[in-house]
Amino acid sequence: MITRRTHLLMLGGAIAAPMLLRAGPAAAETLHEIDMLNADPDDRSERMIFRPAVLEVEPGDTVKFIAADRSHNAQSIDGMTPEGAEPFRGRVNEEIEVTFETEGTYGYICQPHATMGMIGFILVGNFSGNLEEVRAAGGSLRGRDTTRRFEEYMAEIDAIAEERGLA
Ligand SMILES: [Cu+2]
Repeated sequence: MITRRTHLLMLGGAIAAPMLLRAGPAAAETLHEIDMLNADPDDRSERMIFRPAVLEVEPGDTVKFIAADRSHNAQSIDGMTPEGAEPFRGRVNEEIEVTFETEGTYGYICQPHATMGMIGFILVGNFSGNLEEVRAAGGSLRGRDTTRRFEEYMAEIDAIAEERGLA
């Protein structure tokens, strides 16, 4: 009887251990969603938009781009991917999932609406390492709404960096 009880306790321990492990690092494997939209639901005058356009994630997290509206994609902007990380490129209407392992700032755009302001940023971990590179690469962007939103989002990113003591 005693032997059998000990065995059951050990079995219980073996089951409990992985559950505890999962409870801790689970935060580092979150699935985030970004909607690809024809208009911002909060301000319909803001056309062709990613929401949220600036997203903070942890290394190991995955982001899924949702085709909430048609005719959009998400793809990396040249010069806006941290060194050692792979650029990504979804097809139009494709709901890609991208896992971000490398810390840094990732800029991406919707190719069909690249000049209409459809741009976004994913901030991974301590993201400030390539922030100045991303800022410089913004010079290649075209379109009034795109450059306007780029400046707006960069200001938002600078504020986040300052708040988190990364600036
Ligand atoms: Cu688009």
